[in-house]
Amino acid sequence: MKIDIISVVPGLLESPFAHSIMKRARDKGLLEVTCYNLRDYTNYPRAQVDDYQFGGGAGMVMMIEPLVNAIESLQAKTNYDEIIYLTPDGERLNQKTANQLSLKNNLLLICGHYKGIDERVREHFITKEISIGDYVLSGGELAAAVMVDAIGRLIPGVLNDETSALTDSFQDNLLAPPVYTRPEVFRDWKVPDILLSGNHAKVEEWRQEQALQRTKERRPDLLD
Ligand code: 6GU
Repeated sequence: MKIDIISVVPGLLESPFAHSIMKRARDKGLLEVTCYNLRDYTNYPRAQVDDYQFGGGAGMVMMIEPLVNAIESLQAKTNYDEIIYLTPDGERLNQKTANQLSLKNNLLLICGHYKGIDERVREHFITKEISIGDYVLSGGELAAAVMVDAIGRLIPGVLNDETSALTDSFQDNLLAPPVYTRPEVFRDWKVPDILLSGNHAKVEEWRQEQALQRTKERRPDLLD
């Protein structure tokens, strides 16, 4: 999968994909992430990319020309399945959307800043608008990093144990059950006996129960 990202602060996106699972995905050639600096696509003096909003009011708006220059020059090289604008007023990202997006080949992400982007870009180019939660970030970059991570780890071959994404929280609308590792006893805190029983069917049944109980307690909304 190829993910291109347009940003005014591309430096913010250097580290998130340079470690751990995202790094492995890129090293294996399963995920290609490229960041483009919006300032490279403006013809305004001093690399200007934002301006005051018509109608007045506090806060700058990202201008249409640099964004359209950037989008169209990238579109000339790649046929995008989705052009996604990261914005707090977008559709809230969840596991279902991450699963769907992980099946795409080419994505273009646009990171907003200031008061957002000129509405005409949204009307004419953006195919999907995504928020990562009900709070406001300074820009779309961290949201883009979250989204790329959530999607990238679902690409077949990225995770070591290919079944492990299937047992993640949310995959079946349930939170994940508790997990334990060595030692069996720490102070007087024991690992549940069932997990040491070697009875795989019983273990599975216990995990299922725990997942359901945990979901009822913490996120009953997932069960509706
Ligand atoms: Cl995608 N962008 C910004 N700026 N803030 C957010 C967000 C996105 N999602 C939640 N808050």
